[in-house]
Order: sequence, then C-alpha cells, then structure tokens
Amino acid sequence: MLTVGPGLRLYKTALDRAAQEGLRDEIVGILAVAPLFQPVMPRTGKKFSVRMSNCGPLGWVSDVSGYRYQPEHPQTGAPWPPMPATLLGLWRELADFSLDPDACLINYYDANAKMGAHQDVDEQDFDAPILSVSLGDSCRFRFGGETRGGSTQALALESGDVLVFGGPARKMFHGVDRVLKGTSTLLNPPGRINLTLRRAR
Ligand code: MD3
Ligand code: FE
Repeated sequence: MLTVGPGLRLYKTALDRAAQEGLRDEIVGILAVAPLFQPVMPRTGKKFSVRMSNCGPLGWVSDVSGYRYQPEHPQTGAPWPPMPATLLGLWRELADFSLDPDACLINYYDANAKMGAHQDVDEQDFDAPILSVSLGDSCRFRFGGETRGGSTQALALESGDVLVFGGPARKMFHGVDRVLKGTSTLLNPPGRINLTLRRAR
C-alpha cells in the first residue's frame, strides 16, 4: 500500500493476472445483461467519450435532465445485475468502512476516451470512501485539491491497481487525461475498464 496523499491510498496490483481475468469475465457477463450506454451531459446533451454501465442496487446515470443514481438501466429498464463477490471482497478488505457499497459504476474507455476534471458529489454520504479498480490498458490519472484550478498531480494506473479515496481525498477534483493504448492484453476489444464502488445513499 502506498499513501499518495491525505486520504488517498494506492494498492499496486491488488489483483494479479488470474484475478484480473476472473473479474474481467464477470464484467463481460454483466455487460451482456446491462449493456454499455453512452451518457450525455446535463443541459447540453454533449456525449461523454466514456461509455458506462453499472452493477449493484444503484447505478449512476447522466442525461439531459441531470446526474442521479437509479435502480434500473436507462435503456432496458431492468434492474442492475448484482455486484460480483470479488468486488465486495475488495471493499471489505481495503475500504476501511463498516457498510457495504450500494453502487458500482463501470466505465469503459477506448483508446481515445478521457474524462475531464470533476468531483464525485452525487452521493448522500461523504463519510464513505470510493474504491476504484482499473482493468486493461493503463491510463494517466490526474488529481488535485477540493477546488478547481489548483495544482494537480498525475499518476499512472495499471491493470489490477486499486485506489481508495477517503476523508480529505473524497471530494478532490480528478479525471483521466488519456489511455495508454496497447499497454495490456486483458481486454478484447482493447481499452480500459474502471470500476468505482460507492455508497450512493
Ligand atoms: C477521487 N472515474 O467514475 S477512477 C468516476 O478512471 C471517475 O474511470 C475515473 O472519476 C476512471 O467518477 C477515475 C478514480 C476515482 C474515482 C472516484 C473518485 C477517483 C476519485 C471520487 C472522489 C475522489
Ligand atoms: Fe469521478
């Protein structure tokens, strides 16, 4: 475990290759039932370059009317598939929080996708940390402080890495500058998957 900053812990290769393959297969199964959708920005309707899905009781969605957590897939209307036991196990082992997560956002990045700087503030409980798992191609992750426009730091995230954001890191600005194409053979089609476990309510 590496403490990257206040409240920000990095578990490098928390999942070995075999565990990454197992989790990948579980996510592929989830995406067969709850397909990736392309969210759009509230008001403007501008498309995200990242495609998304969710598992667990609640899922994060974005459309012209806003950001929210909801229990069903926006296109199929079906409940989100359950969260894999592997993910719950990682949370119980690493998150250092008494309650289980109720939402897991699945982000899929192709080689050209990125995510602009933002805060995660759609949850009701900021005492709970957020746990992120990276699979597939590496990326350059960027984070700063609690206000936009301050100094930032970059961190390479590789397949199998787990980050935990708690306490003072919970409301930090963060984003993904770019995906480093061809750095992993885990995913087919290639790209990067990020899983974020949260307590939405
Ligand atoms: C810091 N995802 O889904 S994971 C997101 O790689 C998101 O897909 C990025 O930002 C990704 O909201 C970054 C790391 C991460 C996730 C949630 C955070 C960092 C965070 C919440 C608070 C602070
Ligand atoms: Fe985020």
